[in-house]
Amino acid sequence: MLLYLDTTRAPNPRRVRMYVAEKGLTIPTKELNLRAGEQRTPEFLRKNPFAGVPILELDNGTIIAETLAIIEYLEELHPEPPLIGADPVARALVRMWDRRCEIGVYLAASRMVLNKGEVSDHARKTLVARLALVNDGLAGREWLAGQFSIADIMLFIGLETAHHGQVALDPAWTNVSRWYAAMKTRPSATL
Ligand SMILES: N[C@@H](CCC(=O)N[C@@H](CS)C(=O)NCC(=O)O)C(=O)O
Repeated sequence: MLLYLDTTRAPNPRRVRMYVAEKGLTIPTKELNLRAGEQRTPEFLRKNPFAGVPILELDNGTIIAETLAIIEYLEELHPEPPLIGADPVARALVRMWDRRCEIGVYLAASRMVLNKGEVSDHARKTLVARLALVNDGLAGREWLAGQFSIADIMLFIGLETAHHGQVALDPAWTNVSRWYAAMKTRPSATL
């Protein structure tokens, strides 16, 4: 198995890096320089015509693209420790928060950073409104879905992207601030 990542900690490869570290897995990796366009060489496009990382190449040549598909595949191979919940309800809650954080935090933050003017402003408003809801969701809970999970990784990546857009944590979001401080102490957060 060979995991293709990037050299500069772009958000999606970083999600997989953090997941692999949290699981304690060792997977051979190859890093592409995205700025130099290594994701668009004919050789890489044969592996992933969508020209993005991460991808996971299995020993029989099967290519798995899409961050969540890679994570779900690895989770099936290595169920312990569970990072997508240990029973049906826990899995549903992890996936619920993962989607909320991907769409409402990460994608809103990306849209804000990658655009200007009205589009960026609108995305910033969505991001701030969603973070207020995430703050409410974290009340009385250490992690988004109870136990630490891929939803926490998603929220962390979303917040790191928001920080690139100069959106700082509102001091009123005490739960998110407490959660973020705890997240920063995890070794995976440095990857
Ligand atoms: N939906 C894909 C997105 C993958 C993606 O866009 N990766 C970015 C890095 S965060 C990339 O490789 N960009 C290179 C490019 O678009 O040229 C996933 O979830 O894995």
